[in-house]
Amino acid sequence: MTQSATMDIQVVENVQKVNDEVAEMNRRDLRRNQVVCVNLMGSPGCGKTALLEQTLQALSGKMAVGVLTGDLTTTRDAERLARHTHHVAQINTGRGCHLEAHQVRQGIGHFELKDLDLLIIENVGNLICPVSWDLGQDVRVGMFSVSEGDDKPAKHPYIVLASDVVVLNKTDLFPYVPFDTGRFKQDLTNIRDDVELIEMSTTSGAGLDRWIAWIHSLRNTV
Ligand SMILES: Nc1nc2c(ncn2[C@@H]2O[C@H](COP(=O)(O)OP(=O)(O)OP(=O)(O)O)[C@@H](O)[C@H]2O)c(=O)[nH]1
Ligand SMILES: [Mg+2]
Repeated sequence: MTQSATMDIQVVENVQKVNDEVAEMNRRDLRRNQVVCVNLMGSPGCGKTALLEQTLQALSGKMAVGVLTGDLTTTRDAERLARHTHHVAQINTGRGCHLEAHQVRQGIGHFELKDLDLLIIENVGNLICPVSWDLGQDVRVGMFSVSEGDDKPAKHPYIVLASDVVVLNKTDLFPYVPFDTGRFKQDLTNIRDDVELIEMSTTSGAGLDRWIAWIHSLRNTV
């Protein structure tokens, strides 16, 4: 190995180490304030913001929910979510394909954590990069959608391995898009036989009750 390759590896390891330390600081602050934190990961357009919109509506008056939303550019997701909560902040990553713990730390600086019960972080739309970066969350959700095709878990096993729950969104599109549900589920089970799958459509509302029940069950985790 060349000296420069060794140095590159060292730099990457240092960046990860610093990230993990900041993630632990986030986790500690969130726990101290009894805020449950969800890191929502999935590909661009799978319906992460749509799910957050539905979640905020369903939990209105029941839980105080803060939302951090990550994108390369624009504040469009934050604008959509601001219709449902004033605890919302957008993080723009520039060319970054994932959120890092220091960005979340800056983001939560905008909130009074003691006023929140739940913080949901919408990661940058990407099935690969967000998996490797601890943000200080309690649980991670891996989101797929019917229009992406049934082969995505098999092609992206690491997001399945990293997630506490897998969501399959856009089930209202089953009649219009070729999608082999049996193959999708078999691939999930091949990767992890204890995987919990929630099928839903944020458009029709099907399956959202299971998702909301899962969110409520998290209150016992911190
Ligand atoms: N048919 C259908 N469309 C949906 C569903 N959920 C979301 N969409 C649509 O899918 C598109 C993308 O939804 P978003 O919520 O913006 O997806 P996202 O994952 O937040 O996208 P990025 O933030 O860009 O990664 C929008 O046009 C939504 O209306 C669903 O359950 N069924
Ligand atoms: Mg979004």
